[in-house]
Amino acid sequence: MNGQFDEGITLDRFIYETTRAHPTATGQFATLLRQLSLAARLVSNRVNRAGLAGMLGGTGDVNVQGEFVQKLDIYANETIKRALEHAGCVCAMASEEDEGPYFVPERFYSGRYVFHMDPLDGSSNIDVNATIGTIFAIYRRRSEEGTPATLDDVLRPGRDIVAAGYVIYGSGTIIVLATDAGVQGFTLDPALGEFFLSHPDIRLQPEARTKTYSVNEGYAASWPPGLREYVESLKAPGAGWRSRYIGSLVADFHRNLITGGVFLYPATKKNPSGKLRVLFEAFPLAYVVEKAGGAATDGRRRILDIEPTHLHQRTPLFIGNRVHVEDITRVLAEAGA
Ligand code: P6P
Repeated sequence: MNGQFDEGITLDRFIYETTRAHPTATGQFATLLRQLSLAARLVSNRVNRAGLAGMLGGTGDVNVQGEFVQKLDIYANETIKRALEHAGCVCAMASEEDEGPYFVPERFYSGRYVFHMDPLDGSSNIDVNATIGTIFAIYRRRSEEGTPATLDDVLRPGRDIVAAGYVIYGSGTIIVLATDAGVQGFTLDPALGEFFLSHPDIRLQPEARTKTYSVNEGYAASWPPGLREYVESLKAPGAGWRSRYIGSLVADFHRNLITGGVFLYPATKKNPSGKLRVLFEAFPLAYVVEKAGGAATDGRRRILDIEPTHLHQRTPLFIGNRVHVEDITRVLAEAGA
């Protein structure tokens, strides 16, 4: 190294260069990503100090999902909404933590985009210091910019997504962003407070030598017909599979995105419609995985083709390398699931 300043490609530079590639861009998408990056740094800082900042544990409340709310859930939810609402780029937000949509207050400009999020997925793992994440999807509004948004702007099919991704708070903090230009990963340098391009053009490895399957086998007794046989087939000698399950969707998904594999969360007796949320988990990750060359179904149809009828709708989710997702979908169809 000759002391040459190795600037690297910052998230800001990536945003600037991709914005320039869209001559009609108003800059609102760039602003949204910059504000999201700020919120991600604030949440990362708090997550990494949770034990010290008195941010561990629950608030004592139960959210719309019937789950115990963790202090960090609330912090992440409020931080992201505050970072986006005033920036003139968003007209409405929907969050796994909120019962209904959050329409940008009239004192702020009602911008072009709709923002969906699971502000802190896997939060039940916070107290045991396991990797957690923020999952998001971005849509262009249907109604006229500058006017108050409506539910018709917020409740959308996955194929309307224009960008999606997640922030993973693990050994490092990484923003994974999927757009029409592909999937890029940006790693936070906490000393500089800057995200740098660390994973350019993420593509699912077509046929990884070691394949990973991620499923909670504790529910095997209540899986749909055919699935138990399928998972057992992965354990056959020489099949070349390994099992990894953290119980934090962002962590399990990210590992499989980087090294190849498939994540399965089928319908169970406890969650007959599936546990994961269509808008806040399945749609964003299905968008990411398809932009990386993979696939995502609910066991019958493409996740992004689901037409949700309510904000907190749930779905089974099979997501990862296309060849494995297609195998699972075929097995379930043949078994009549
Ligand atoms: P189970 C975390 O609570 C979560 O919503 C996802 O992050 C994760 O994939 C799933 O639930 C784990 O669910 O039933 O295996 O504990």
